[in-house]
Amino acid sequence: MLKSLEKKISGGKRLTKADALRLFESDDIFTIGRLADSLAGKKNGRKAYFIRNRHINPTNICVNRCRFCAFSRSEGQEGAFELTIKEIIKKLKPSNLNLQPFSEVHLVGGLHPHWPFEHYLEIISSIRKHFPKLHIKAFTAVEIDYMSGISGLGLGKTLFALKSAGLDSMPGGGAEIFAPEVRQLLCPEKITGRRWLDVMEAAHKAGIRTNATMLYGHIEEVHHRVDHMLKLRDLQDRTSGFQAFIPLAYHPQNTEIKGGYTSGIDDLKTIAISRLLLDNFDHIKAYWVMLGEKISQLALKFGADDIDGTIVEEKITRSAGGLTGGAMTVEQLVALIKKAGKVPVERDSFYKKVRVYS
Ligand code: V47
Ligand code: SF4
Repeated sequence: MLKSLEKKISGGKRLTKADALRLFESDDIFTIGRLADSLAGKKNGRKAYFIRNRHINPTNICVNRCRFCAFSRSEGQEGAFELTIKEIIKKLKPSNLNLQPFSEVHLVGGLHPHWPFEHYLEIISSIRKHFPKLHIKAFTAVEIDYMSGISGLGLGKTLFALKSAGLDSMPGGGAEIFAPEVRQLLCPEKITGRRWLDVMEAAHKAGIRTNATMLYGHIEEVHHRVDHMLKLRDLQDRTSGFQAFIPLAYHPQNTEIKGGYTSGIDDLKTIAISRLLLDNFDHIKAYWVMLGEKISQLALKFGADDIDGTIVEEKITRSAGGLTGGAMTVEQLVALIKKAGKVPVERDSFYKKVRVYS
């Protein structure tokens, strides 16, 4: 059934929307996986990457209150928190977790109703002052848009100010599904898909590399996923600013969008099809926190070449019923990758090799 597509993929031809839809409709998960694994091999050999990183959420107070988000709170609501800069710095200091030194901090949070832009700048500059070598990957396109609004500076100057304070790159969150009809039901207050893409384009133009995500397994249909990925592919053609694509498996607990968890088959298919469709992305990340350790390990055979990192503390998936523990040690990550038959490579934030565990 997939013979003609196999030929197209082996010949290095770009897939169309109709091709991607055909792959989603097919039950031939083994062929799809084999094709994706082979393409991943062409791009990254047998390497599978991980990083020594730490996630920090400065606040969960958010004016958007997306309907799929179990992490956010309104101001004054039970469970709302905001970290002081001192607390953020303390989280990055050596602990007994044997994960030090971190090479990257991943910092994202809610849209706080009262924090001025200067506070966000101070978070970044304080981290930079205390940890001069730490890579600071911070703020989704949604947060950047919010800061550009509260600062009144516009996108370019907002990004420049953050970069000058020490921001090195941006994560890929907030993309969800770009289609307006899905976004309207999932997160009516959030910036549009068009605006998310514009913020990323501005970041790439400012020399800030970013990731891109897609939240799947809620109310969307597969054609929405395909359109989402094609919009990312178009932008990547123009900027080459994306580093990794990360499909995020929806977790329904404590949210307003009911439904079940994604299936393992859907997770693997989505990873594999993203590898095949996003031919201009160097990396596909199987985020172990959302996929679980076992599916993320299998994903390394289905087109993914990265499983993220040590993480240490994770609140977004946890609040929505995530079952994985918050942290993985380097030893656990290395073992997981080796048992998938891949070569574990500890990387920096730009995918430069730090150490190969052969
Ligand atoms: O933007 C929120 C998603 C994202 C739920 O760039 C949910 O390296 C599932 O973007 N079920 C934040 N997902 C996480 C994120 C990320 C994670 C790891 C690495 C990188 C990277 C980025 O989490 C949000 C939203 O899309 N999210 N609620 C939920 N209930
Ligand atoms: Fe706020 Fe982000 Fe949660 Fe939406 S997903 S409510 S923007 S923290």
